[in-house]
Amino acid sequence: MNQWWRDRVAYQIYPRSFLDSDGNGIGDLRGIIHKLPYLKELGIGILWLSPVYCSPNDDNGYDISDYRDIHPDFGTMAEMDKLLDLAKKLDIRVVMDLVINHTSDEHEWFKKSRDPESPYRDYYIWRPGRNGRKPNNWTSFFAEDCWEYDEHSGEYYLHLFSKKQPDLNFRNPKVLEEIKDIMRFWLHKGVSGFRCEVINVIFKESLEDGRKRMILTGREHYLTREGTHEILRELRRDVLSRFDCFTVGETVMVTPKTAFDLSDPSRKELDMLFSFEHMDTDAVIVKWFRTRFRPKKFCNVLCKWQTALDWNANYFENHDQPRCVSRFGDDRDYRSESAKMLCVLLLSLRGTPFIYQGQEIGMTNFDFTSMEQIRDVESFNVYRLATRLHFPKAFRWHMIQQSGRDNARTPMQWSPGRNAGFSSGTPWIGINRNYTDINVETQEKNPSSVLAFYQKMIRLRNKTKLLKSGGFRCVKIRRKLFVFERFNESGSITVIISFSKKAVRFRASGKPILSTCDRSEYDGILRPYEAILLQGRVGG
Ligand code: ISL
Repeated sequence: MNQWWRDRVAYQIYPRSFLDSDGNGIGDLRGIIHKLPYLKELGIGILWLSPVYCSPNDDNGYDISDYRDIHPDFGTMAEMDKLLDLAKKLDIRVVMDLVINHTSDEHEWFKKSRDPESPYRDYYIWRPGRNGRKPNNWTSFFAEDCWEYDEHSGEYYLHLFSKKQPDLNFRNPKVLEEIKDIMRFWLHKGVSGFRCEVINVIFKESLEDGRKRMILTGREHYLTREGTHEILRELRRDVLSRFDCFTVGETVMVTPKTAFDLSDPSRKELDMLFSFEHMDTDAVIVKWFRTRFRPKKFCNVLCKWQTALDWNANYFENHDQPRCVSRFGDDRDYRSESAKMLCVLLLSLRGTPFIYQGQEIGMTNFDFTSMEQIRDVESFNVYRLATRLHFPKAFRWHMIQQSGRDNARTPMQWSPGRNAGFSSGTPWIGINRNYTDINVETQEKNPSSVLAFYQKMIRLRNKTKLLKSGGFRCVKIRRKLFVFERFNESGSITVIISFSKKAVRFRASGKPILSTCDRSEYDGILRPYEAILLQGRVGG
């Protein structure tokens, strides 16, 4: 079968923050429809939409109360159909978020399951306490307990994320049948696949106490268990294989070995997956404790994954991560240079590249100044926990500022006009003050902008077989330099990347195919944060 998902560049939209067409301060489907030509112009071939389903928005749509309907904030099903239709005409494949580890506690299934006699009881994981204590010692992803007590039935339910996100019980075959139906519903509508959210935690092998750990006590009982592999194969067999579609798993805490098993084509589970190790290289144990970014460590991890898997889903940003230019580049003195360098790196690796909205104009972390500007449930929980643990206030704030997910959730900066052209109303979250400089409209007029560079690089990737499907070979990793090669039987391309603010020497011959400094000859010296693609092998 034609694996078109390997040949295309993907773009993630976080709908709340993309474009608001009706002035209620929240991005919507009409806004996305309006900007599809913009994505086409950028060279995008796959569009991943973060959840637009009905949701009470405890976790901005990742708590779904109806999988078959659109949240009124975002629009209507008719608009969704229109979006799918127009995307098809533009040859952009749409991928939806499939959030099945949990639903909202306001989903009909959960409401019914509160009644111990209901056939829906077993859709979720309900357990009695143990002598007045919780059913086990597990801890949650969101810095809170992961068991919530229900007065009415005298039992607890499990939630690995917020308490408004109860975990589904995948030991109940009926649950899986429901999920299959939901998938068919969207595939019949014309979506081309799913980003399968936290898919490697869905199957809880046991509910025993876990080994005490700094994070996620209990995880050995649910991380990538055999039951998950079986479910993935069943979904492929009964649903996905009948459609022209693909899946990308969001797989937390995977190792190269577990990731290999989840995405090995012969096992027929996932087509590719998002791993996290490269995103953890600037953190100590948890993302809330950041250390200095060390390019060497980062590139070593990238190489490891490039070699471990045949195909990666590559990304440097998403709605859960701070902005990459603020993190791996320099958003003060070399914003444009480092944003372009990261663009070359992302789009030259082997695998499907995923660009997150705003990355293509070099959007930076949110310049917020107080907790009042924060909207994310995870940040609230962590801040509360850090207060309980007596972390000094300045440190607590530093944690949120550096690592909070709202960094990437500020509205897309379309123009230097009011509210960055995002909304005519009051935006649901603040807009970064740098929008007068960093915005699409201004960059569209500037041939040396980050946006113009993304267009060029994506175009190059889209037409270059070597970049799309060539093999990967690491050539050199120095403290602030990364050199690798993409090759096939008919040739090769050398990719040279500098993470340095200073000039860096690296001897190589070959004609530049593309450079972030727009040069036609390479003299062996990289300028600050330069990235360059050379025809042929190093020295050859
Ligand atoms: O950002 C994280 C916590 O610090 C990640 O661990 C994140 O929670 C994890 O990657 C799962 O993310 C997905 O599921 C969450 C949702 O909040 C995220 O937005 C989503 O990407 C729960 O549904």
